[in-house]
Amino acid sequence: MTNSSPLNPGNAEFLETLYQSYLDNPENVDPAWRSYFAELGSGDAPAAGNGASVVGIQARSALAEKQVKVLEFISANRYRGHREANLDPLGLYGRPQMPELHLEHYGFSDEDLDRRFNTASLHMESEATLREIRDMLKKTYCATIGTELTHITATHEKRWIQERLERVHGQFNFSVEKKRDILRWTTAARKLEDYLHRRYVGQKRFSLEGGEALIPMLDEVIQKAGEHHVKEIVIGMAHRGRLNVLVNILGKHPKLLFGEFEGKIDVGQGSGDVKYHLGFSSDVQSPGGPVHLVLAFNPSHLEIINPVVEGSVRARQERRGDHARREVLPILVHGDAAFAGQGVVTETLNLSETRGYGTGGTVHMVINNQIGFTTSDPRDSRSTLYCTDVAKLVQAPIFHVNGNDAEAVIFVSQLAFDYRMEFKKDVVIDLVCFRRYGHNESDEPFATQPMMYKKIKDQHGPRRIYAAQLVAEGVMKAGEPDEMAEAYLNALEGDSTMSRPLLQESGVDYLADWTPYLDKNWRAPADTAIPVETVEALGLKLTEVPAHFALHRSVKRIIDARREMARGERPMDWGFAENLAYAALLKDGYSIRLSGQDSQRGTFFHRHSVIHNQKEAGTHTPLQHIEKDQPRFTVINSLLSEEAVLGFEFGYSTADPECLVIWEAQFGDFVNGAQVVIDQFLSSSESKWGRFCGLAMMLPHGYDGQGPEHSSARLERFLQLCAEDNMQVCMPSTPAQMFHLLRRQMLRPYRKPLIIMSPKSLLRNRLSTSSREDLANEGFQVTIDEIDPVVPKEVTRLVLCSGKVYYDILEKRREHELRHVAIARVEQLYPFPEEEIVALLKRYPKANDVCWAQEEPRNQGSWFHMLSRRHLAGCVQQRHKLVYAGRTYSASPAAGYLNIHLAEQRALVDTALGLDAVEAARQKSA
Ligand SMILES: Cc1ncc(C[n+]2csc(CCOP(=O)(O)OP(=O)(O)O)c2C)c(N)n1
Repeated sequence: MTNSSPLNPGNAEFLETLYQSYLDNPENVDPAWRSYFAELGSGDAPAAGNGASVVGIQARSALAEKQVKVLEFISANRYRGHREANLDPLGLYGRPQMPELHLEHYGFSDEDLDRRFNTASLHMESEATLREIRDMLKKTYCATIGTELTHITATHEKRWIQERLERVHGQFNFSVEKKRDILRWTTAARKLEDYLHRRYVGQKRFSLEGGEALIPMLDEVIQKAGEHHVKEIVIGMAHRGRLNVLVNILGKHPKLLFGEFEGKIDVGQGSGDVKYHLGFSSDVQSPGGPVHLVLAFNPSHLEIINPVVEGSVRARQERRGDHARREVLPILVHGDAAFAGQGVVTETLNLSETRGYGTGGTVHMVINNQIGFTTSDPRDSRSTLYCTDVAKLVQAPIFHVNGNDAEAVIFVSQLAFDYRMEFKKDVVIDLVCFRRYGHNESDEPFATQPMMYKKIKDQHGPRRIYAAQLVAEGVMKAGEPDEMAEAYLNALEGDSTMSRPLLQESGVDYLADWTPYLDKNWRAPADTAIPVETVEALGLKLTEVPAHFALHRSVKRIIDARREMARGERPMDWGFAENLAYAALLKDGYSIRLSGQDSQRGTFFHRHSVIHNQKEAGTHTPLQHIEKDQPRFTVINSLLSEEAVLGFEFGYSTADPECLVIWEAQFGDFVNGAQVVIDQFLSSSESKWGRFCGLAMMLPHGYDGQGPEHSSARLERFLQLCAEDNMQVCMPSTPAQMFHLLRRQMLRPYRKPLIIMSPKSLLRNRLSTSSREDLANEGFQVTIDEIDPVVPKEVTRLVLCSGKVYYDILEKRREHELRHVAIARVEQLYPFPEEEIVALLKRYPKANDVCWAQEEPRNQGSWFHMLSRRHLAGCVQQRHKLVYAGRTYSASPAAGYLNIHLAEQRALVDTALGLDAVEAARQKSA
């Protein structure tokens, strides 16, 4: 071998990188190397003329070949060592034998063990014996930590992780103080469960036993985060171990928890929630200063908290201007079955590196107790090897760790946290453990898992194992671990703080102050109007385009038209009014975040809040240039998800009351993909948890003949969820109404979700326009009375309706010149504007026929809502006859055939105006 040969041992690092690249994908390397590596793998001699001249392969010696085999052995252990690692405390499924992880597979014999090889690519002495290389690899990759990196394409990330692992090679060398600390937190985790088990026999608590290592793991990440000047941590987790986290990590007073077990809960307002869903926040001390900890309130629906936590974190980062995403950290704790099974996990992972939703990486911790309720066989619970495989989608490193090895758990926690801070990406810790009891404490696990539970019976858990280890190492005297446990229990009974020291006064800046927004009265006044001069000035601002910016022809037409609207030379359309509402809110000091699929342009080519240069790459967002130092305006084209994106926006809005957060469905029909977020958070979070949120949703709704899935935002579902003024459901019918509605949402000292049935065809309806004066006078009108000069006393029929159908009825009434019919609009369906409706009914003393007209089928839309005595049915008097005009009962929201749609639409308009009765009478007399 010549010195210039690539097979020279001095080039081993180069070779190894090349070889790794080849193993990742043979296409990555030059064809000459590809065939060379392929032949090495097959054990055949390289064929002549395979490009060897290029790489000097002829010089290959037996030693060089062995060196390459060593590299292959190293690589196999680095990337597949986890398959043989000792991860499962129960040893349920045995450890597969992987030949490529053993030297024999590469033709090495015992004689080779003392031969020295170059180890430049390993983080150890530059030369070592094969025995040393093997032992180091086994301790690093096949012991109680299993590392999965093969799916990561960034070589520098893999190397960074490998270096951290190999430098330590399973010898963690924690100080005596650190070891005692690890035992302290493992003891806290275990002893709390023991105590609750004894004191509250058979009560549900979703014990953490078997997975106690979660507590030292969380503590480690939190303390390290504090050291790195992380200021806030938002934790999302389900039922398992939640009470333990509340007491031992967040410092909830034991007495409060015990009170909850004993049913002594201060209900306060609302209907409350079970104890293992409750959230909490506190400020704990860390070596780097105070850290604000938040445990998010959580519904039973597994994993749905994930996007909510991410949204909350993003809002907090933006509030404090944390562009590097180093000051606020999300931690998500999962169950193994839920992580593998729930689609929202994938959706949330998919948010993690997008521009609009990234939070700089989440630390995921999976409490992998190898069972979900009664389903434990992996053949039933997933189609993947590990429950964590889904995280490979974002190339997150995955560290599997044996939950009985407390030190390995701590090491992996440090590594995962450091990775997140270094690369700003998601990382996963899979805590392989077991579940001491049944799904909850009154559930009998032996009935369905006899084999697993026989093994669990013999398990003592990580605390006892680690205590024995520390005594054996001489770190503690015999009896000392018991004293530690005793001290914990005494403090627990004495209602001491069981977590790290809590700070009474928060030392953390930038926390949102909700006190100005707690008004419960939806009628709280809001001056949403702006002077005509401001309409003009802001409107013109919106039409400014940078010099040399080439606009698309159609966009230019829209911008030109907006200029005329600003000057009052043309009626105002919806696109203009909506953008103007944002501009005016920005001027008032509120930031804005609008997201949804295609929200920048707008699905219906109407918004154009971001415009594109047609000549060279570049965009312009007029709303980011309203004035100097204005608040943030963010408009995002979201990924194609409803559930995670809406969850994220909910989370965002709960963390920033000064930001108008809007989620827009592409068509309202798709909102039901996010139904869990609507049911579990939007409609009920205030009642369950006292959590407020001012999120607005725009759901394009209206019957335009576009078929069953492009017509209905399922208004009826939202109305069914309405009670106790929990949210607002509105259907504005003019641009000015939209303007005032959006402004009202921020200007009132009131934060409740706002559901807007937003326009589609109305966007271009020549009847649905507004003037500058409409923005300058008045505000949002919850009802709009007749606009034509009908004489109230002559009116015998009052039609009430909302949204687009109003214009259909209006046009036909005008066409038929019906003087006895008045048409009024109900723009706010909930909270129901009872006073205004009663006043309307009074204005038409002879209008005994009160018709509720809607486009939706009778079993959908708002008809049933109107029939409730709390709504229209409660406002009418004896003289009134309440009649229905709309589509008949239907299983599907809308007809697919256009001719059916048109016939239905014609018929319902006729019914609303009473023309059907006239026609029937005419036919009868004929
Ligand atoms: C979306 C949803 N589906 C079903 C349930 C009912 N459920 C509650 S816990 C559980 C098992 C969860 O298993 P795993 O994620 O492994 O967590 P573990 O309870 O084992 O800690 C199930 C199915 C639920 N809460 N949420």
